[in-house]
Amino acid sequence: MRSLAARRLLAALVCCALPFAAHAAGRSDPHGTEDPAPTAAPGALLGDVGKPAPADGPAGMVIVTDASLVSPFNRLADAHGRNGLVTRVRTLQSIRDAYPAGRDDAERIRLFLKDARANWGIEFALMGGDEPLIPMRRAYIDQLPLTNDALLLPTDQYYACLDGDWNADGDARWGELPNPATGDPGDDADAIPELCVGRAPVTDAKQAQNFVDKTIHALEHATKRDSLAMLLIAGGGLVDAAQIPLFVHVAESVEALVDPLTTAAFTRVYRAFPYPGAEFLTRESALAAVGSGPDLACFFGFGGPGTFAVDFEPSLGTIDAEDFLALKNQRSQGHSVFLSAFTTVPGRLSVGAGLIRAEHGGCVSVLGPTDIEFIAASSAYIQAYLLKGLADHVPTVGEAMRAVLRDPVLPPTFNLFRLTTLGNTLLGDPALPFPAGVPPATAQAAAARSATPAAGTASGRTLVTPNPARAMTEITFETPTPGAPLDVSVLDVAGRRVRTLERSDAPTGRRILNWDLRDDRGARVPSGLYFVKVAQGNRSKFTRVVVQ
Ligand SMILES: [Ca+2]
Ligand SMILES: [Ca+2]
Repeated sequence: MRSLAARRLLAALVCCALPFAAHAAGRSDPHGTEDPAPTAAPGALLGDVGKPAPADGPAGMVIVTDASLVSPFNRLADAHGRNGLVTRVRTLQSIRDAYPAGRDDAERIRLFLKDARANWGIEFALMGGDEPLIPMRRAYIDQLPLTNDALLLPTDQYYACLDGDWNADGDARWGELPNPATGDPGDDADAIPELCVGRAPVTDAKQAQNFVDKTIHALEHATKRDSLAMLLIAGGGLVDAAQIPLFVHVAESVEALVDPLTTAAFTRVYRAFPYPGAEFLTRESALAAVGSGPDLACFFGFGGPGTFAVDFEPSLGTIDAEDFLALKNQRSQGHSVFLSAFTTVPGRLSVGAGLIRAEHGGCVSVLGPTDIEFIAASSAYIQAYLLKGLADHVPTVGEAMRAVLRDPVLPPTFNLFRLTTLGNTLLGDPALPFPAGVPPATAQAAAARSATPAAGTASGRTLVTPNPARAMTEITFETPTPGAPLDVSVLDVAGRRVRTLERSDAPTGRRILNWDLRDDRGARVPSGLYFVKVAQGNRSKFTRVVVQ
């Protein structure tokens, strides 16, 4: 694995569940959720009968729940209604009655959603309950690299992507892609979402009440801070030559992406020591950081069902769903994004469910995978998701997720990528606002910067011209911490250093460096997105540069 290309391939194939391979065998049984036992009789809900019809009038959102949870979810529907989002609650029991021809409860729910989309015009759907109350579809995923195994991937995208028949060939497998090796034609599984779908990871009335209380509080107390409190947590394992874990590079590339887009205060908790500006990741330091109630938290690391690992080896420390459940940061409105396996696996207390079910803290919504993911694919997905909210100003978490899949950064025609695009699941109300913060003050300076290029450096920003670059580009910046060692480098999109441009002991003032678009071995870098990293003292600044 000496060549860069080979190492890139390895990184692309590194799965975020390596130390937890044994847990993978414990994936919940998809056949155990097909027909959950009937619960309380329906009837507590006015109008909870029949198929959606145009005569009902328009609605923006539906909540599909169990008859036992109608009361709290009615309160949530009322809260949305006060905000102008007409929301209707339907029980699975009434949906069963209205769609007897469905092959199972999941298909009955999808048939209901298709009618609600066509006749009411809904954009949002909340699954108001975890399994076994409200089932999640399993997509059949095979043709994965390095394995002959297939897995059944829990996915709520089945409820978001309403075109086509997810079991067109009528066998026991849903969501199959064609398999050229076996000649299996597969199904007609749509992967471009119409709806924004989220799920409340609750199974009883008390959990549902708490979920609804937290969600209503978040809807009615929109954050108006000057600065987005952003937490980056990166676990250990798979280090580079400088002993920096791969997940730290992922976190740094997210910081590089977010920093120019919004006024954010970053807290970095990394399993890398010493790492300038970062606290060392332990169970305790992570819980303290999450307990401070960040607006947006990103977790990158190995994980298993109910567990986030601080390092490659689980014996070095884990943060368990029960730890998140016990958080006491009060009414956090925070949103969390995970690159860590099984974060949202249904039917158990997942890490994501722990954060959301926490009665005295945690967060209000979580985006993360139901099963394993590959790090490179998941990183690309998360970056695209953050860009939708922070750069394109997509207003809600559900719409940002839908926008990523409508404008796919990952091809939906390979199962390797479908692990990410179908596996990422939103726990929480999809109509919650995206935690976007406010545009950076320096945004206004951008216009002035284009008129007088050097002015950009006065704000601490790095100026790269031309950008995009075709042959050579010039990098201009003020040394952020005069008197401290300076390290200027170019990173690829995965955060790996490709070129060191300058290392010096104690430079001061303005620096102008040239980059000839070559790596440290003199080879021209491939076209794509790169970051110029200016690190001095405990501060690092990242600036994007596109190489054509
Ligand atoms: Ca099939
Ligand atoms: Ca579609």
